[in-house]
Amino acid sequence: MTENFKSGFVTIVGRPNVGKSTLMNHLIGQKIAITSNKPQTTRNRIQTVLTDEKRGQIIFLDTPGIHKAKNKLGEYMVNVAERTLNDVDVILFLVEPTDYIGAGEQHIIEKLKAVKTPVILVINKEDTLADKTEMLRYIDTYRKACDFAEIVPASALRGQNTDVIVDLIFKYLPYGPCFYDAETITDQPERQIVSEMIREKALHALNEEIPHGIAVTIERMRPRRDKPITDIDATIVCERDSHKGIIIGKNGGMLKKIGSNARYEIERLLGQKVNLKLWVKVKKDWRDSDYLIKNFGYRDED
Ligand SMILES: Nc1nc2c(ncn2[C@@H]2O[C@H](COP(=O)(O)OP(=O)(O)OP(=O)(O)O)[C@@H](O)[C@H]2O)c(=O)[nH]1
Ligand SMILES: [Mg+2]
Repeated sequence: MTENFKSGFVTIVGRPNVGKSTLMNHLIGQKIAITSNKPQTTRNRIQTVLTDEKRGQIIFLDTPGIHKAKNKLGEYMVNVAERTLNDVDVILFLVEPTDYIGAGEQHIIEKLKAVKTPVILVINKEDTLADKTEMLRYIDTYRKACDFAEIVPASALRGQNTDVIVDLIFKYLPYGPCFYDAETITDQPERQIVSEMIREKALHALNEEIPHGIAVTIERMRPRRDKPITDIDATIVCERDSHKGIIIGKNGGMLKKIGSNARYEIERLLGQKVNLKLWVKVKKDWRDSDYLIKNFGYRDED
């Protein structure tokens, strides 16, 4: 009964680290976007598709966290996120469970007030509250701050209340045919998912300011003809010579750890053995070079 189908685009926005990518992965039931406990993990818009045989299709846009940009890469990221607000049918705005609305949230709220699109506020990380009744206070604080279409407490990590989020999205989506076939999960090319998986393992293994200055490029990705093995050569780009030393680690230990963690996940993604070779290269202050950030894949798609 396709005439009852709904379909449309839903952007997921919020400050860095609030759980946007975790939520999107959970909703589509597959890990497409990388996640970490470091802010500014997501750098590009990542589109995924949820097809519900009875109700229709939701196309999610996971976006970089909206923050005060300190370099050109940051400006690009914020621009990617804010631009989606005008192009979608529903906005999911994720926040941390607090009753203090900070300058960062307030900035996003002002942007949301300027668009007509319905906004569903998700107060995420509900599982971190010792006293669940505190949530009522947070809901009240946010209710006063903006005219949200809906407010839902949830835990993206534990999958609490995430089915309610999907129900509410369908409530606001327009009627219409599906944009993609039911098998489509994402528009991300495999090569890009692979480079993101390597970046994620680097983010998890490294500390301080180093993770923010990392980019990963795939030099070669080729399945062998005679064996079910894919050979991948990739380069981790960092900003300083001292960072390069840390990424390689004592006797190459750090790079080995990043490589074997990444290989494990890439093998699961590709469904076959992977021979992964990693290199480390320094490109001084690449995050402030228009040329280099484009070169590393941070460019406008449209
Ligand atoms: N306890 C708890 N942790 C969560 C929840 N959702 C996400 N996290 C954690 O929060 C951290 C950030 O999650 P991400 O999904 O990478 O956050 P993001 O909003 O996509 O971050 P950026 O891409 O940097 O903007 C990770 O360590 C997640 O495991 C949740 O519901 N509960
Ligand atoms: Mg993210």
